[in-house]
Amino acid sequence: MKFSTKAIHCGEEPNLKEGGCGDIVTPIHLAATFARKEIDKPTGGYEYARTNNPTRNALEKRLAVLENAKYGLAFASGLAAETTLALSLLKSGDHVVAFEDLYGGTRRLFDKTLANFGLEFSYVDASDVENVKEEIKSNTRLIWLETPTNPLLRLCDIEAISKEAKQHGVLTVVDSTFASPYLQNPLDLGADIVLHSTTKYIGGHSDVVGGAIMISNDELYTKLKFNQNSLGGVPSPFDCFLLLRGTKTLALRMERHSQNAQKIAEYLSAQPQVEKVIYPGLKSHPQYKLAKKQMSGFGGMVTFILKGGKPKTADFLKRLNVIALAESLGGVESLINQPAVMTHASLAKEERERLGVTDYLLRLSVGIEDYEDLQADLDQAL
Ligand code: P1T
Repeated sequence: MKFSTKAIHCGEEPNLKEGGCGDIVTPIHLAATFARKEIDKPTGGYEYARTNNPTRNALEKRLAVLENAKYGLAFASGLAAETTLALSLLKSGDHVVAFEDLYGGTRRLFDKTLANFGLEFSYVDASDVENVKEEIKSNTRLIWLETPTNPLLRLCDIEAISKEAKQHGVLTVVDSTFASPYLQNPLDLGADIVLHSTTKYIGGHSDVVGGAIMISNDELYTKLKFNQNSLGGVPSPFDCFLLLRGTKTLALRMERHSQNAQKIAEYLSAQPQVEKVIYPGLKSHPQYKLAKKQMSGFGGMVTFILKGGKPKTADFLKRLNVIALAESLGGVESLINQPAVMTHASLAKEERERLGVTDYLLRLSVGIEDYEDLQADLDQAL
């Protein structure tokens, strides 16, 4: 099956067996616990909803299929997925090489929480595989990548880095949130683990917070499944329903996000008030070729800087009507964010500046509204 057919059917087959009513949509199973007929055996495989829940299981099967993985695991947020992953695969004294340009909350988790437990993090410009290679040490266990990155939309070569990591016996994790499973499948390129904040494109409607891990290795899955239950960061059945619903239109939405974002990137590039535009689908993007090779589309995120610093940027943001000033991304509605004071405020100013996340950089999550209305909104605000 192709992507949309899988996204609509896999994990959610109607139950036409004896006693099943054939419902086309997986029910929201609210039960926190499941009665058993026999003392030593759960009936129907379910015992307690933190451990397993039928709505969550349907979602997990679907998420696995969308990333061409053997297993999927759903979590209460992207950060709950990241925490479970780190605590499952790392122990005190272990070292992680991470792409320096990551979601601010991920760097906060690493530097301000996990570092207190004896884990060591090095940040490199992973857009050059040599930088990753040089940083691998005897205690390196994981390479943690985001591609495209948040908020600078830098890419790294998943295939080349995964190959290098394998030679050193190190696992590669790819946070593929910005691409979604429709535009990029890191496991097919050699990565060991894919992670998503399902709050974003997979949910797609800014009405659910969630996270997911997709993986094919049996041994790693067993560890993660154990810790999903042991740590307990699981999503509610209602959230699982919303996410299952979101996956069904993922392909259509990603096509439109990408089309709108390409046009907006080109429009902004032509405006005299705009200093710089970053979008992987512009030929001026330093990794345009890699984006074409590794992704099947360029996605819905556009990052840019206006001329005129604080007053012009503040004025522009206040004037927008259709596009809302808000954190998050990947929903049907367009959102704009000033990372330095919003999503990346937890990074030290010097580090932000070093990375290029400067004070007035803007990140636009282009929604699926009619393009003409988005351009008109930007135009009147400029
Ligand atoms: O917000 P949560 O579902 O916990 O996901 C965290 C996360 C992980 N990875 C990436 C690439 C992300 O962008 C995020 C969350 N990002 C935002 C809320 C944001 O506005 O950038």
